[in-house]
Amino acid sequence: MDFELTASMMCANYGNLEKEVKNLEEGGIDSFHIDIMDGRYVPNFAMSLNDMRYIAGAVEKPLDIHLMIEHPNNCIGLFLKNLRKRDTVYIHPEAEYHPSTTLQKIINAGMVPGIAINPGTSVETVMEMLRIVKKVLVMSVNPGNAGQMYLPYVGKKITKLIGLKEDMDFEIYWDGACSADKILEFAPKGVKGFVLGTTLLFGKGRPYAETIRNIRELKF
Ligand code: S6P
Ligand code: MG
Repeated sequence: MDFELTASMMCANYGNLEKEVKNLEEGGIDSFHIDIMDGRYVPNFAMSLNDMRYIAGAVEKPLDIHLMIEHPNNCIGLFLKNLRKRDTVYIHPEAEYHPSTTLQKIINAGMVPGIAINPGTSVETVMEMLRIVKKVLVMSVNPGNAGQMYLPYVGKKITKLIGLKEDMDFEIYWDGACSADKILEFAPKGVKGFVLGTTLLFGKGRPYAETIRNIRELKF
């Protein structure tokens, strides 16, 4: 089964970030998920522009920048100028007056445009943007924190998005409480990638390479 695994870096050990990114990259992770928060759009602060800049300079694999900030259009240039062409930037449409303008900036800079959809946001409200973006990050928990419980009503929305993705030309990614049973259920249905946090990857006392290998060896 072909699917991508992304490491949620807000869950990493900041006591030794250099070792964390090295172990993840050598362990076979496909990309690095960077959760940027502003304490307003979500009630938390996770990673910063400087964290992102450090990781962008330390790894070969692509970065996924998940902007959980109000009006990203105001400061998106700061992020774009520190990224590589293969990196993805997700915005939350609700956080912007004119989200398609912000997405166009991401496209013009040569990065991959994406939207993140909250559990309480319906597909219908972002329909037009599905034709602009290449990636849709479906939040299966409310944004702001790691270590939350999966919200089962999100499953129906994923099914709806799977029905649209070929015609509208985007891929679906999963963010929040990702467990092995969710990969087993949703990868065969067409979800392209999964963000791994505390549920499956971090704080387990196991080498990342071993966990990543076990996930790739899941029996579908
Ligand atoms: C949440 C954030 C996510 C989490 C990730 C953590 O606001 O966007 O990327 O970091 O979901 O995973 P877990 O397994 O701890 O829920
Ligand atoms: Mg995220």
